Amino acid sequence: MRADEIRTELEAWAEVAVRRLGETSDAKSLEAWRVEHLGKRSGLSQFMRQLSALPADERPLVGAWVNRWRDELQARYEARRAELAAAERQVQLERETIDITLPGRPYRRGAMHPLSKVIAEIEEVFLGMGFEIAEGPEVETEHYNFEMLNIPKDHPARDMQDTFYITEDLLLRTHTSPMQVRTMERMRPRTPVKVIVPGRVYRRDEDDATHSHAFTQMEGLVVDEGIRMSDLKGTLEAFAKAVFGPNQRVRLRPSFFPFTEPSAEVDLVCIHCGGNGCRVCKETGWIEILGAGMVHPRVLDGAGYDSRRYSGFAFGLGVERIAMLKYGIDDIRQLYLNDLRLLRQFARVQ
Ligand code: FA5
Repeated sequence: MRADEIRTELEAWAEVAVRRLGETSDAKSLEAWRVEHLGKRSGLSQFMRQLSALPADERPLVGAWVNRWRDELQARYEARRAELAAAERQVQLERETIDITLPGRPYRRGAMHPLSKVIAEIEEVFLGMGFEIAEGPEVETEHYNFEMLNIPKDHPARDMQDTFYITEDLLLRTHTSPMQVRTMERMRPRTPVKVIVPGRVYRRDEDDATHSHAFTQMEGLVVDEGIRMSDLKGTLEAFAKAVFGPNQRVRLRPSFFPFTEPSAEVDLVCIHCGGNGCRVCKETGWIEILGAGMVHPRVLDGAGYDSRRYSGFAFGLGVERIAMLKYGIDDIRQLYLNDLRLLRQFARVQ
C-alpha cells in the first residue's frame, strides 16, 4: 500500500473511532473502546505494522501520522473519561439527594418517674437543712440489717420484716436502717452526723393498695451531743410542710422498733379525703409515712458513738407513700406498672 492510501484509510478509521467514542455511555463501554482503539491489538497497531512494507523514506511520515492520531485519540479518550465520570457522579448525587422538606420524626420527650421526682424533692428539702446524701447496698449482711440494730437472732422483730435470703448471712435489705450503722462507722468520731439515705428495700409483704414487696425508703439520721425528740418532730414537721404546704400536719404515735427508744410511727393527713376517711387511709384520715425514734444507746455504742455523750434521732420514710399523697395516686402498684398514661402526666409537672 502507498503512503497516501494508508493515510486515507487511517483517517477513515479514526473518524469511526471518534464517533464510537462519542457513543460510549459508561466506564465499561469506554474501557472496551480503549482496548479496541488504543490497545496492543488495536487498529492503530495494525497501521504501525504496515510501516515495514513502505519504502524507507515514507516511513517517518506515515509513522508521524499514526502517532498524531494516537495522541489525538488518547486525549479524546481522557476527555471522554472525565465527562462520563462527571455524569456518573451527577446521577449518584441525584440519587442520594436528601429531601430536606420532609418533616423530621419528633423525639418523644421523656420525663422523670414520679418516684424519682419525689426522691429529688425530698433530697432538696434535707440538703437545705444541712443533711448529706449517702447510699448503701441492697444486698446486705444479716449483721447490719438486724444484729447491729439490736435485733438478735430469734427476736420476733425479724419476723415483722421477713425477707428474701441469699445465704444465711446475706439478704435483700428490709429497710434502709442498716445505713445508720454503716454511716456512723464511716464517720466516727466526727459530729454532727446528718445524713439521708434513699434506696430500694424488700420484704415478704402481700401486695395491696399501700404495700409492695419491693419499695423505696429514705433513712434519716442525726447524731450529736444534745439531740432530743423535739428535734425529730421539728425536722419532720419542716419536711412535711416543705413537701405538702404549710397546712399539712404530722402525727406521732407511740410505737416500737428495737433500734430506737422511744419509737414513733408518723402519719400525715390523708390528702385523698382531707382527713375524713377513705379507702386509701383505711377510713382513719391519716396515712402512715414513716417510722422514727431516738437512736437506741446500744446502736450508738455498737457503731462507735458513746451513748453517755451522744444522742440521735432516726427515721425511715416510705417514698411511695409520699408520692401517692403528693400526686393523688390511690394504688401503690400504679408506680410500678410503667403505664405511659400515668407517667406522661409527669412530663408537665415540674
Ligand atoms: C422501718 O422500716 C424502720 N426501719 C423505720 C425506722 C427508721 C424506724 C429509723 C426508726 C428509726 P417500717 O417497717 O414501719 O419501719 O417502714 C417504714 C415506712 O416504710 C412505713 O412507714 C411505710 O411508709 C413504708 N412501708 C413499709 N412497708 C411497706 C410496703 N410493703 N410497701 C410500701 N411501703 C412500705
